[in-house]
Amino acid sequence: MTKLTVAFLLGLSATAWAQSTTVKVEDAWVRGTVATQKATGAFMRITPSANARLISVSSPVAEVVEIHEMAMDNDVMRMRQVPGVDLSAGKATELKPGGFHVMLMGLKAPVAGGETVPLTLTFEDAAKRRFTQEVQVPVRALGAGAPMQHDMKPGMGHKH
Ligand SMILES: [Cu+2]
Repeated sequence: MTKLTVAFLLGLSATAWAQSTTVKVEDAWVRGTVATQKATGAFMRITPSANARLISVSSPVAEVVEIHEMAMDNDVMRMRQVPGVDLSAGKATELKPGGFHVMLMGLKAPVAGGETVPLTLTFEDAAKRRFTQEVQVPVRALGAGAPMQHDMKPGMGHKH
């Protein structure tokens, strides 16, 4: 092998390494809904191999998917849309009831316990390169887990 070939191979592997931010998604779940409910939340734990940002989510089961944050505002829990969630290398970020969550809105049909909802997560790495990851997310029956109100009431911070 010539020196040139070795340099070429090293260059290739360095490039491949730089582009391969991987993201581990664990314990993902979607809250099951009842027939009249048009929105629900998806939750998960995300750990990236390098600093990254979750910038959008899509799913075939919902017309609109947003990233929301729940926070106290004048003693009232409110949800608001956020442009993304920053993720630190090797550190788990929780999307959970009461904090960041994925909001599925305009559900085409109710989602029931035992079903699986496909989500496509779009991330941006530190160099602003976008990459996506598909996850198959199990639905937990309504009532499972911590309670979280996702009904769209006036004044709850949902304006669409
Ligand atoms: Cu929400």
